[in-house]
Amino acid sequence: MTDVRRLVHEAVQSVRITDMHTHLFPPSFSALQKSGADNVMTYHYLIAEALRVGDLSYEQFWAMDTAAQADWIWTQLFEKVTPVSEAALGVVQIARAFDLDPRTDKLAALREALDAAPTETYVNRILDMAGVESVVMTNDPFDEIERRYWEKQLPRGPRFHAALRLDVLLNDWAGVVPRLKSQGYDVGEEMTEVHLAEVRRFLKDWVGIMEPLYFAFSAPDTFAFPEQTPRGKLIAEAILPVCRELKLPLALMIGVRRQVNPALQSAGDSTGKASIVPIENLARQFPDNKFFVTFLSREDQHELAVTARKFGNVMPFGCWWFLNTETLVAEITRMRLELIGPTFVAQHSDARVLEHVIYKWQRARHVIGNVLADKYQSLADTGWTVREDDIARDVDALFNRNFWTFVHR
Ligand code: HDL
Ligand code: ZN
Repeated sequence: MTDVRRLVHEAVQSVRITDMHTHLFPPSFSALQKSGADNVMTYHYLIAEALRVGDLSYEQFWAMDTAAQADWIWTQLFEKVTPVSEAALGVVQIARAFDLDPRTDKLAALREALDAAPTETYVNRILDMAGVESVVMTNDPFDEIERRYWEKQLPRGPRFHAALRLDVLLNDWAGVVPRLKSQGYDVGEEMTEVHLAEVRRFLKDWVGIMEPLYFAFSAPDTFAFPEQTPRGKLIAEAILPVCRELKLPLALMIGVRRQVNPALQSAGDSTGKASIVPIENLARQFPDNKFFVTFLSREDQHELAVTARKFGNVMPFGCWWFLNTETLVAEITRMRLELIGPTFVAQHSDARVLEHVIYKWQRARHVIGNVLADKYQSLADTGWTVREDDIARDVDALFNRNFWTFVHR
C-alpha cells in the first residue's frame, strides 16, 4: 500500500463521526430506544430478506414474539443461506466486534453480549466502538409516546441531538388540524394567514422543547415544489420562514414509496425515481434557506451532485437506506468527489438499533476510505504533494465538519 493510501485509511479509521440521521434514542427515552440482539435480528432489512428464504406466511411471522422472530431470522439467513447481504453481514460484524464467532456461538452468545436495556455506560461504549462522537435522532412531535418524553424534559446527554421530523404535518394536514387545535393552535383546513402563523408558532414551540439541529421531511417520489397544496403552502409559508429566522436547515429525504407491500409492515416501503426540479426551485427561490438533501433512488444521485454545483445552499448527505450498500456507497461517493470535491456529508447510518452503528460505520469507513485513497493517489500521481494534514482536514469534513458548518452557517 502506498504512503498516500495508508495515510488516507488511517485518517478514515480514526476520524470521530457525527451521524446526522438515525432513529436512535438515549436510554432516558426507554420505550423508544432499541438495543440488544433481538432488536438487531428483527431489523426490518433482515425481516424482508428472511421472508424470501423461509416458508412462513406474513401472518405467521408477525404472530411470533420478537425473540421467536429473531430465532427464525437467524435460521433463515445465517444457517440456510450465507450472510453475504449488507444487513446480514452487518450482524456478523457486530458479533465479531464483541469477539464472538457467530457460526459457533450463534444467537445465544449475541444475546448474552449485547444489552437490551442499555445504560449510559453501554451507550457510550457502543458509540466509541463505532467511533461516533454524536448522533442526530429523528423526533416526531406528533408521536404520542415521544411527546410524553419531551414534556418531561428528560436528560438526553451530549451525544444525542434532535431533528424535528415533519412528515405527519406535511403528509396529513387534514388529520393534523384537529390535533393542533386540541393543543391550542388556531389552525383550520382552509390554511389562512392566521392558521399559517399558528403553524409557525407550533414549530417554534417545538424548537424550544427539542432544540433540533434541523427540520426533516421524508418526501415521496412524486414530491413537487412549488405546488398549490397544503404541503406546498406549509413548506413555503410556515416551515421555510421559521428555518430562515432560526437559521435551521431543512433536510429533504426524497423518493420513498411507502407500503408497496403492506404485509411487510415496517419492511414494506420501497424506492422511486424522483425529480430534481423541486430542489432547484427551492434552492433558487429561497437562497437564505439551507437544504440538506438526499434521494432514495440510485438514478437521482448524479442530478443531486450536479444541483449541488449549482446551489451552495444544497448539501448532499448520505447514501440512504437501499443505497447503503458497498457498491452504491462507492459509486455515489466517487461521483460526488468528482463533481463537488469533499464538500458533502459522506454518510449517515440510519441506525434503528444502537449496535447498528458498529457495522454501518465499519462498512462506511472501509468503502469510503477506498474511494478516497484512489482519489488522493491519483492526485499524488500528478506530482501534487498530498500532505497528511490535508487528508485529515478533508476526511473530518466529510464525516463530521461539513455537517456542523452547514448547520451553523
Ligand atoms: O424515513 C426514514 O427516515 C427512513 O430512513 C426509514 O426510517 C426507513 O425505514 C429506514 O429505516 N431506512 O434505513
Ligand atoms: Zn431514516
